[in-house]
Amino acid sequence: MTETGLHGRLHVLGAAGSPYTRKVIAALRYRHIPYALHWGSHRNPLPGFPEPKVKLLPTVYVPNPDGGHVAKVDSTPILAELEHVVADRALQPSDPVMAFLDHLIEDYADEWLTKAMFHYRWSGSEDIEHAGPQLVFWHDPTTPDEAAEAASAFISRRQIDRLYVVGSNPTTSSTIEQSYQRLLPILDHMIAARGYVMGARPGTSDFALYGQLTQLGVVDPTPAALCAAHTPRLRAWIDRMEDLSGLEPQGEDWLDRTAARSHLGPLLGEIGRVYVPFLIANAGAAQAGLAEVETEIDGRAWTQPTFAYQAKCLVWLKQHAAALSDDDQAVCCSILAGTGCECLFER
Ligand SMILES: N[C@@H](CCC(=O)N[C@@H](CS)C(=O)NCC(=O)O)C(=O)O
Repeated sequence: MTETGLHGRLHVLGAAGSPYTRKVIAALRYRHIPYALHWGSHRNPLPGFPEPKVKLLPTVYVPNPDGGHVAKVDSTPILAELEHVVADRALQPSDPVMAFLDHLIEDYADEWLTKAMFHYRWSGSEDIEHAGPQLVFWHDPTTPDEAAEAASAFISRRQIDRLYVVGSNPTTSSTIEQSYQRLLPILDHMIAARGYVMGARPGTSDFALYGQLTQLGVVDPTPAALCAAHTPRLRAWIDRMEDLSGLEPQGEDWLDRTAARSHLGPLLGEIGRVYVPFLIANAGAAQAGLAEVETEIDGRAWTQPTFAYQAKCLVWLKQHAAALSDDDQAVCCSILAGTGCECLFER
């Protein structure tokens, strides 16, 4: 076992265009956790490593004491488990109230903001034409031109056909776009005030937002132009987040619960405006065995296929809320009052 508490270096299979890959590797770098990154995908599995249960990117291969590896997917539990193994440079705030808010914001970034990422990338012709070749060359920059063109057309078609699955369709598109456009100045103001969402040091939520913004704010022409034009500070922050290995975080750098309402309020209001209503409608549809979620979000109709994983996200958030002490639950409720997120504490 090394001084990190791990039995050697992690191996990560990931792609530069995958927001969750970018979230995980930036978090590992910040945490000084040694890893070897393998750019690629499960089309070319890493020789000698086990297959994960679900072939998602990133896949993190965690060393065993016997010299083998366990293949793990899903950035949220991966980062949470590493939190217990490696104590230094934590991603979760030490105050349980702030840790809950960090989890809520992480979940919003992973599960809602990704709708904007997928929507912008695969719905407008300029963005589609840009993304197709990028996906091919992120996977293998030596792909010959002709093969790259064919692969780009194939991947683009497959991704466009998946748009509906993540909830992007003509009914939902303006809700998704307006939500992204409201988020940009909210984050810009938070960064101006304290440096990060979680205070003067980053939490898991900062890395989750960063992961989606590596694409929305930088790569895809339409949303990246909006970020550069309206929120240059946020645009610069995205680049800095990539490597925070030199930051020396202190305990007092965490956002204090007494400042949570004023610092996080607008972001929590955005989450309560769009994501929490979605989570509730989606979980209701899942429970009723319905294939489609039909609801209203932000005053407009919302429809998409029911998403089983996101029904679990609501369960996990509610379990986290219920596990807080009564006093901490009361503090959370007062921070969340009027944001639309307070219903996570309803029994
Ligand atoms: N909840 C997962 C989501 C991971 C995920 O959806 N990864 C995408 C790439 S960004 C993926 O592998 N999609 C399947 C595919 O592209 O075939 C996480 O947080 O890691």
